[in-house]
Amino acid sequence: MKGRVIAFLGPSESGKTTLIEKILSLFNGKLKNQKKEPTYSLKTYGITIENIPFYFIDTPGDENFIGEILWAITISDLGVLVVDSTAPLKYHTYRIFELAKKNFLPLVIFVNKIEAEKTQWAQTICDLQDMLEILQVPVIYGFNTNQPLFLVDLVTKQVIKEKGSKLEFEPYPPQIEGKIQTLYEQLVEVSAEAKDEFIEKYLETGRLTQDEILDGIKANLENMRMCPVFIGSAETGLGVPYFVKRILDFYPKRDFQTLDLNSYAYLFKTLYDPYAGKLSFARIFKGSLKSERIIRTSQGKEEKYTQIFIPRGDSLEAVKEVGEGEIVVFAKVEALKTGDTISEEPLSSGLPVPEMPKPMYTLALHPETRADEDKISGAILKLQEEDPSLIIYRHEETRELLISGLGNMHIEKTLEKLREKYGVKVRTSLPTVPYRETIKKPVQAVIYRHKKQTGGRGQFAEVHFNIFPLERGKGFEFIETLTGMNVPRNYVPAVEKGVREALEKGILAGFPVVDIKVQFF
Ligand SMILES: Nc1nc2c(ncn2[C@@H]2O[C@H](COP(=O)(O)OP(=O)(O)OP(=O)(O)O)[C@@H](O)[C@H]2O)c(=O)[nH]1
Ligand SMILES: [Mg+2]
Repeated sequence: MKGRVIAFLGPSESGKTTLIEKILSLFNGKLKNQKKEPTYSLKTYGITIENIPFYFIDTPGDENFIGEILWAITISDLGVLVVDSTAPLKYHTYRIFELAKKNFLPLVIFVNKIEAEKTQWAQTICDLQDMLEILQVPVIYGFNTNQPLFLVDLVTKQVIKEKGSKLEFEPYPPQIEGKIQTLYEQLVEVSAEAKDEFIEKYLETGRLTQDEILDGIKANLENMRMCPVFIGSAETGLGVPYFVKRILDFYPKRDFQTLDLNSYAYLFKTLYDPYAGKLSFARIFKGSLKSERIIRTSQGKEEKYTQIFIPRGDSLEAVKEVGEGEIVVFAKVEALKTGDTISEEPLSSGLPVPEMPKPMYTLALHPETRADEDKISGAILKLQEEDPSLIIYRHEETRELLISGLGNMHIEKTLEKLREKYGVKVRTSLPTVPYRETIKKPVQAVIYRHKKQTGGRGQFAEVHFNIFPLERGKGFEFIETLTGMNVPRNYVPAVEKGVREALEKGILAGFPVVDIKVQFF
């Protein structure tokens, strides 16, 4: 695939957004508004480097938004796990790593903020090795013998000099020979193990060429045997051009599930833009897509569209055609939904959809005014389209509108969006608990008399029941043990129906009655 997609993952404040923006500014990407704020939703950036279209997916670091990460993991070739070297490792780093591993997403690690006074980057590298169950091998290392920190490329064993996005190399000072040799040997050994031919050569000669080392890293990445470890500073750009160079050198090919179509894409993000309206982001896994066609979805829908766009810098650019591996953006195509596989050809099935994490936290929503009430249903549909890890529904019994998310912050940010983007104000409360009623002791020979005068002869019936408590969770059971001919048997279903209706409202407080057995005799 020509287009390449990289997901930037890692806990809050590790510097994912800063790193993406630094790469863009170093490699002539267009940045319209650089905002220093936490990321709460996937954002896609586009840039061409060495004639290759790259797309970077920025992800939220907060655990409340882990649902978003799953979509990025599903469609990216490579993940960059960004960690902060000025603070102890966060447990969330481990969770993100495990998600990537489970989904077979090749990963590199970027140990960030190495220019900061508080950095402990060497310790961070060791801590990562303890925390993440995968072989981790530095490809770059830092030294500050009698001078400011300088970086050494372990593939070529040379000091790195970065000028803008360009790189120059110099010999290293002799006093660091020992450490460099140890790190270099480790890198060569692990690279050699990636391929039989490399192992043979390494055992015979004790050496590999630069290209062989890079090739070995690529193979190790592809079968997830190891993570290459980078260090750098997203803020100052130190180590960033080197990082980009090596990513180009050993960019892995990820195995994606394929479909029997000439051209298809996978829709991983829906966004409602205040100006452009509904935007649908998809990665093209095969073939290409052109403007002004008909798109079909794995949900059996189809719709005409006119323009298509690609992410360029931090905004969108209209184009006529988008190629394989790239990211295409549709505007105002109502039929499209996150998780759809889409194609110009009819499709009977789609690529698998990631399972969203279970919501843990629920609140009831109460629109503040009549106008808010009128607007809320439309807004809710959009919120859910934008964030599939969110569940909003009306409770069947309490009739309350409930919102369920991964945590307090997830719901808070969603309500902020509801207010600011969709202009709907709501009050929240804890959800009303739907209580249940039941009985503790059996009751024998209950008599119910049914009388209905509808003119003419009217209806009269007397039914006899025994009622027993059942174990918790057993629900409701109805049996008849009629004997003789006192009750025509074709009345039994009507009696059961009547009992079921009576269960809907208990006599204690009007809550549904459960866990009882009724014997009609
Ligand atoms: N000193 C230093 N600060 C950095 C560096 N990279 C990022 N920061 C700072 O760290 C903070 C968080 O950076 P972001 O790029 O927003 O972090 P993020 O990983 O995108 O955070 P979320 O979007 O919340 O997950 C900001 O104040 C940055 O200025 C770095 O290399 N050095
Ligand atoms: Mg961010």
